[in-house]
Amino acid sequence: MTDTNTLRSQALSAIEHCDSSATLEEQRVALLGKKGAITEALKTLGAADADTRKTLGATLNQIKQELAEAIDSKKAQIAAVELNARLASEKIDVTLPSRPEIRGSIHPVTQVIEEITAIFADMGFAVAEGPDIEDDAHNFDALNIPESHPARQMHDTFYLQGNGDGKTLLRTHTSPVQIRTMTGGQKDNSGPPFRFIAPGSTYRCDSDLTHTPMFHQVEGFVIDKDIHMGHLKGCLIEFLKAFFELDEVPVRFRPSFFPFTEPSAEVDIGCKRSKDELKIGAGNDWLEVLGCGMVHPNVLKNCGLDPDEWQGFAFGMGVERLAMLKYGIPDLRTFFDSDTRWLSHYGFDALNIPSLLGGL
Ligand code: 2NL
Repeated sequence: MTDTNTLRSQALSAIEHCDSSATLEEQRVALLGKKGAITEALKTLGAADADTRKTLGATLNQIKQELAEAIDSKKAQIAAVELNARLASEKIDVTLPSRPEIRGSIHPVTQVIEEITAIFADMGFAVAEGPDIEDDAHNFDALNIPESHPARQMHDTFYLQGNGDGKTLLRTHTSPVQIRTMTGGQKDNSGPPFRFIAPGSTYRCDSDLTHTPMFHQVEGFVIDKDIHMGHLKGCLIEFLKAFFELDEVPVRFRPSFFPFTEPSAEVDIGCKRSKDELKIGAGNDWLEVLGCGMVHPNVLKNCGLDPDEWQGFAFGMGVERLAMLKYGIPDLRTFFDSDTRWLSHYGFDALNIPSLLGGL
């Protein structure tokens, strides 16, 4: 005869004393497994008389269910304790300083974009962004770049597999961002005046000592009433002084041509070249740093603006080129090698965010 009371209380106490999932599982097998105590007791019923079989059978089944429930609740309790122990052992103190020997750095491209943004933000420019994958309407047509223009040729532009009307491509400059902003493609801005810069990646099918297939540009534009070339010159001279951290800088606006501006100019700053050094801000040599002009009336019309009412200036600069000049980086192609020695040499401290107050 099985003493069910003793069996029940011993089993419940054994379950209660388990302190890990492993010992609890051992107990489960010892009680409810194929050769477990309860299973064995149930097996004795076959030899018992009908009355005993009925009452003892009912009691054993009740105990079996009670033990199964006790095991489940103990299991949940142990899981919670084990989880807390694991969380405690894997705790990371995110406030600890990083280890200097494995510290990452800010890439010069990121740093220079931040510097340029800080300077123009101080002059009241907002920052606009747009997609890297564009269509030829935004990248070329709206910018007064005709079908026959060399920039549209296969060897300069990365065209993507088409999906219906028009051509899909990787933007060759960030100007389509301005087009989208002017045509209301960006919800946060409904109409003129506009004062934006558009930093970002750009792509051209070109790769040699001085070209990489992906590079970065910052373009800027101002659209307002009565904007003239004087505003353009004042704005860019201020920018160059701030960027190169010079009180005075010789600047030359040299007539040039872009399809999207008229008149157009390239901007040179004075420098002195010697055998193995380039000094910016003095001397009798000139160095081209950016392109600019008054927004072409066709571009304004293409964006639904009346050129008799609204005028503007625009400019564009290559980020890698400015980074090389300012920080003395000799080779463009090293920018994208992901060489950790290069990155720790030319990279910037992540905590040193450029601002005009901090002197960039
Ligand atoms: C350069 C020259 C330039 C622009 C970019 C522009 C954009 C619009 C309308 C008119 Cl939406 N112009 N952008 C204008 C002049 C020059 O870039 O040398 N970039 C590296």
